[in-house]
Amino acid sequence: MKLSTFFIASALVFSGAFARPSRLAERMARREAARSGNPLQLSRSNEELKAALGNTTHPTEFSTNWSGAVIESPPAGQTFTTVVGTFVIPTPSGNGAASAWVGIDGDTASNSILQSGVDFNVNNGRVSYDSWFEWFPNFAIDIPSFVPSAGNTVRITVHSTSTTTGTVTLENLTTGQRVTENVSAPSRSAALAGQNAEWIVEDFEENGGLVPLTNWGTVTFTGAQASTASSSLTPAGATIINMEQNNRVLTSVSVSGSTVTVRHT
Ligand SMILES: *[C@@H]1O[C@H](CO)[C@@H](O)[C@H](O)[C@H]1NC(C)=O
Ligand SMILES: *[C@@H]1O[C@H](CO)[C@@H](O)[C@H](O)[C@H]1NC(C)=O
Ligand SMILES: *[C@@H]1O[C@H](CO)[C@@H](O)[C@H](O)[C@H]1NC(C)=O
Ligand SMILES: CC(=O)N[C@H]1CO[C@H](CO)[C@@H](O)[C@@H]1O
Repeated sequence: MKLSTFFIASALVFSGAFARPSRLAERMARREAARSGNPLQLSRSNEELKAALGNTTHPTEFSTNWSGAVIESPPAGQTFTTVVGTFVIPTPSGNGAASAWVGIDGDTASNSILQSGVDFNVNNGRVSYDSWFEWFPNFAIDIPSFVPSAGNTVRITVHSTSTTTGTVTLENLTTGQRVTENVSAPSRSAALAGQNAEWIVEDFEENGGLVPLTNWGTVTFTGAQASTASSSLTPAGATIINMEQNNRVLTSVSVSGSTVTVRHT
């Protein structure tokens, strides 16, 4: 993994917890992208690509750091308490990293995110994976007992048991291995609002900068579902987010029923 010296040092300091800096960037950049996407600065081909990508029945946004789908609000008077998604671990190509995760909040509800996912890393051509959970704005914490391999089918569930407590569950559907971690909000101000549910592939931040992005090919979240105490929603109708960096759209996201397909173009 990149910046290993820093992380080895951190791991020692944090008694074995393998922590990385928080993912503040993702949310800020998302806002920035939503606000400032200026088509006049884009190349013509990119304009066309954006037009084509935006031509769905879904509202589409562009983000520096996120790609995927977000349900931006639950049914009136309810809050999201569970988000689940299943995907096959891809074989990424090109040095860098990316992370696929499911989460509650972090979009319009910007004070917190309860999230869990898998990083795909390529270092000098060597591919590795690690899984983690995070209650933003805390650091992400690695789950060393759950190390996926390419081709594994992994189901991830984040669940809030209150606005400041929850669980994340990672399941290896190939073997039935199941890991559940208890998670708490780092502070009262990071209480969940339960307003957003998301399925994302992210260019995450490490040591204050975005990691170089690897090409993950395609991550397809299946069985994507967001639940409140009394109802269950699929991402059908969710807002689609495509990643755009340096005026280049890097992803093609589509949603159909309970499937969110996030393709690195
Ligand atoms: C996108 O939608 C607009 C307006 O409905 C239409 O004029 C245009 O041809 C569509 N573009 C593509 C690439 O489908
Ligand atoms: C899932 O099971 C497969 C087959 O036993 C194993 O190779 C892989 O490492 C497991 N993945 C995780 C995430 O535990
Ligand atoms: C999580 O909390 C439950 C209920 O308090 C407890 O039974 C379980 O052992 C905890 N799990 C872990 C991994 O700490
Ligand atoms: C590539 C890129 O624009 N990354 C941005 C992600 O978000 C952070 C915080 O807004 C920015 O500092 C990065 O430049």
